[in-house]
Amino acid sequence: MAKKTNTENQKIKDLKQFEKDAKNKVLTTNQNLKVNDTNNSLKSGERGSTLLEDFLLREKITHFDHERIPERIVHARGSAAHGYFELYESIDQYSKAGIFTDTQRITPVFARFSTVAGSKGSPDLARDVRGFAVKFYTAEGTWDLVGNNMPIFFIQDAMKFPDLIHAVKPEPNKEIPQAASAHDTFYDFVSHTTETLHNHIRVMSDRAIPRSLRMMEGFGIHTFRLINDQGESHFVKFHWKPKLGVHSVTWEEAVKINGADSDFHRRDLWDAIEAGQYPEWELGIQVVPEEDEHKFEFDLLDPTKLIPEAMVPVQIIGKMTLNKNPENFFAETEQVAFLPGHIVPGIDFTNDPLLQGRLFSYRDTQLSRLGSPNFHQIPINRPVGEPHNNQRDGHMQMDIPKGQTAYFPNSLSGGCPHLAKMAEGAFTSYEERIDAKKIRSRSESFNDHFSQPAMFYRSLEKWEKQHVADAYAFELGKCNQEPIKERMLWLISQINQDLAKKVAHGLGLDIPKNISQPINQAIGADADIKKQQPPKQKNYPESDSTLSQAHTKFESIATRQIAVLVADGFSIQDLKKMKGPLEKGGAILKIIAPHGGHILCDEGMKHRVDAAIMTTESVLFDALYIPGGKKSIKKLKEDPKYRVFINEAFKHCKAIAVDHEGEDLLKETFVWEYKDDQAVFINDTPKAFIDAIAKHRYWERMDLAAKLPV
Ligand code: HDD
Repeated sequence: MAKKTNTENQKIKDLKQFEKDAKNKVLTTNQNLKVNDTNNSLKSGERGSTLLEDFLLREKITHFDHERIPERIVHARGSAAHGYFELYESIDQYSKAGIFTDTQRITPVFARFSTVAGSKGSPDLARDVRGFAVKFYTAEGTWDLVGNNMPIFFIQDAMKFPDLIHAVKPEPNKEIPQAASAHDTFYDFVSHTTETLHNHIRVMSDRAIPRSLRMMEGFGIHTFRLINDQGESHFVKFHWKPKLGVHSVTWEEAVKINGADSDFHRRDLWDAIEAGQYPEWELGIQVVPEEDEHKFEFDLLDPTKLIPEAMVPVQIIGKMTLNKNPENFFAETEQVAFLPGHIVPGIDFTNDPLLQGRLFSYRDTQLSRLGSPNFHQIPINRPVGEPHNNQRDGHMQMDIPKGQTAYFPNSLSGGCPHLAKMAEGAFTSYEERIDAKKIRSRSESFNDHFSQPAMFYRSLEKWEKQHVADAYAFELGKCNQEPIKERMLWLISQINQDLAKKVAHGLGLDIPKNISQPINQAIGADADIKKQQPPKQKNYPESDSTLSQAHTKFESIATRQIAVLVADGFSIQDLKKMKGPLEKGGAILKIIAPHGGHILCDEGMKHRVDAAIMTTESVLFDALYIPGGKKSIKKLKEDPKYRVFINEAFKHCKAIAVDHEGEDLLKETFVWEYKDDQAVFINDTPKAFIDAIAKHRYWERMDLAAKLPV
């Protein structure tokens, strides 16, 4: 595949042959019979009963009745886009994969982002892990990197996955709550399963409520292997780093966004791509030589542990750009099937017991979700290039395999399809030496469940720590069972005493002196909790700056949404002053006015309104600008919603700029009392405002903001 950066990659070309466009076409049945009435069924007389003969009615209704397929058991709610991956530098010393050695090719990708627990129609800003699945259509076959936006997972063995998911999903008797982990069954499970604590504290952090899907990291989580052309193996962890940095909203905003625009993330991804502001992530690898496998305090095969970047730095090797929205949501985003078992020569699995179980589960789930072993023939799932083998038939067979034979070996078809030679790029599994007993148990090396969540918490900035404490207090506050809350409190106290104290205060409970052994022993879970604790301080870094969002990128205001509050008579000169520099930086200004349609500036020109105030909310924006204009400000003062809008932006630590008479509106909000705040700009330069927006939030305001009502 030649190096090209437009949307015409090989996969997009392949998909085009399946696209249908009804433009200037006549309405037909599925048999291509022209239809001149699709509104009325065939009846015995104008007011008579419908006739069984009505094949047009039956075709239309039958198809409609069967339009739905089962939603994914997890990750049902998702959004996806096409794009491409390009390699910066060859890593042939580690891997022979074409995608990792050929810097001249661009590899088509399809990436799907998702929440885990909610149903297909659930709101985007649930507190949850985000799925981060990428399908690479490589020249040597399809590689699926099916990861999350967190570098670790809740459990160590796939055997526990159904329990984890049953616990977090709505409770089975009443199907409540939707897309929320804040309920008894989840915390019943977590409080009895200490291996969940590391991923769980991440879910309590801001990572679980991203500002945008474009502003979150991705991780392959498991340790995989890279295999070079000498057959040598290196352990590897995959990282996606967003070019826009990692940013989140606050929990209060998340709750409000879910009501104001439950498609907030989906819309944001779609709009950015339509606007040509293509999301980008760099791919990084952490490589560990085979001989260093046992060098760490934790087991590389344990998916609840990360390798601190301070110990093994991430090497950036390439970049993914998403530059095309799907043509059809169902055909592409819904029908895409990711399988961790899809790998290519140069990449291989390890014995991580979670990964091993996943290798079974994903193929199996597609059979019930997509209904046929031929799901790989659905256009979005087809590899680039034509696959050949002796698999035949099955529901919805789309191919027409030619010839007399469908077995191997054969002579009647000249031995075809023939076996690939190694020189032709055949896949072969890494020859790992195995000498072991068959055993159903957990390795002792997986035991320490506390050091890494503790390191994570220690690495956070003050504002991030506060958010974590608030999140625990919220989630446990929603639980009804006191013993579950107490048990959680005790476990949190084993991670960090200060954190536990804050959560205990929020719950109005004392931290128990010890764990409630009777419940524990009765259900046999994690019976000996002492085992899971580090016996003494382990050899971890005190902190790792990459675990905190305070050390992410704050360079750009690209794609930031700026609300501009105006009414008729606003100052066009003020707006011009801000608009040019903001748009130059890639920000998007949205005119919010008392009504839709158009408004007039003070020079009598018409301006298109992006949203009437009644249709939008402060939480949907990154920053706020109020130009002057006597008449405009007078009008804005009449509607209290503008004051709420401004107060909320302040409470959520956003940058606010006003010019000239805009000051008068600010005087009617509680922002006026804090007008010396570092991110409030009165008649200031665009640069000052832009620098503050690039910082995402002015967190120093957080303690004050917490005390302000809205
Ligand atoms: Fe999974 C979907 C990520 C463990 C079983 N998983 C799914 C998706 C993502 C992940 C991103 C959505 C893919 C898409 O967009 O279609 N899952 C993970 C990660 C895990 C993980 C990062 C741990 C490191 N998953 C996991 C285990 C099991 C499953 C241990 C079962 C034993 N996952 C599934 C599934 C899903 C799925 C039920 C639902 C829909 C699908 O596969 O295609 O098979």
